[in-house]
Amino acid sequence: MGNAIKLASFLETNSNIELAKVIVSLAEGCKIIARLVNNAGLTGIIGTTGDTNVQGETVQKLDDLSNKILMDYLRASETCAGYLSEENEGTVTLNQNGRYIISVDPLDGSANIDICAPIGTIFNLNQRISAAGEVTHADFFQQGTTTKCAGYFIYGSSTILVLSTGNGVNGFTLNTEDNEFYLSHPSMKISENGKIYSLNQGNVGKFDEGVKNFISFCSTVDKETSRPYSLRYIGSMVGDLHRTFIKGGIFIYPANKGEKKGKLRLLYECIPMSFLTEQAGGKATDGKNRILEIQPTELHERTAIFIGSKNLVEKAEEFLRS
Ligand code: P6P
Repeated sequence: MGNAIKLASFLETNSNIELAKVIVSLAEGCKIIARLVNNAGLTGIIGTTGDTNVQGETVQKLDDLSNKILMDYLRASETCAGYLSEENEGTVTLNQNGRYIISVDPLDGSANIDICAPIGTIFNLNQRISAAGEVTHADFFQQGTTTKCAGYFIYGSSTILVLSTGNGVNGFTLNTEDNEFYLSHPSMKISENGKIYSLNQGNVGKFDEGVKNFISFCSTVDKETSRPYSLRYIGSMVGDLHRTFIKGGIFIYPANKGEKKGKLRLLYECIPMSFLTEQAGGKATDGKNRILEIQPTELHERTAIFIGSKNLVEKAEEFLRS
């Protein structure tokens, strides 16, 4: 790979040794997950375990396996103290003297495994508040503004880690020749404007008037303002947001008649994605309030989210106010 920058080298100058150990352990675990996802059709691990998780959602076999792999690798890091996951009801203490805690969605969008659509691992890292010993809920109930590192691994046509430690956003592609992550997307930026809107339009009958009016705005023919915008929706947050990072646009999962606080989880989906988005020059709110300033009060709480190109999020907020 010539002089391409490896993830470990990048972390030497962009994080401290304890944080780097957590990120490298996480990346090693996600390399295993990537291989399992790529071979899923051959190894009989497509399909469900027959259980439902704390969210009441059907657990895919790969959800369960990914969750176990990440707990094992992060325990081995010795610097990750605690673990919160979509797949676990409560928090798990991994290393009593560790300094960091992680909130993670081990395999976001896993229902898409059998259709080979992009899925991913989303994570948020904070420093623990408690001194040592068992982690507490307070360690995890920190506003997104205190995030030390956030990122996602997308398992798609290639496996890419998109990461921020607070100084911008960088992408690292997994080289299948030597199984190492190399810097491939330096200094990622989300364009201020965009021509793609992304939401589950099937729910339009359940949306508030403001959201319906924004959808009408996006789909109105107006050549001067390059409308109608394109509607793109994968049904996998990591896939929809990775496209938003690369091509601009807005991703929306609003509150609706069926989901009073929306569907997506604050701690391990919306905060990490919002941290990355702001670091890349974009914007992320619940339609009114900055996601990173929401005070978490429950481990698996949900929030509405409007996220992506700054000017599009602000246009959506205008419709929600009117
Ligand atoms: P819907 C996947 O289940 C997920 O949590 C996100 O990855 C995705 O954005 C959303 O739910 C899709 O939800 O209701 O449109 O199928």
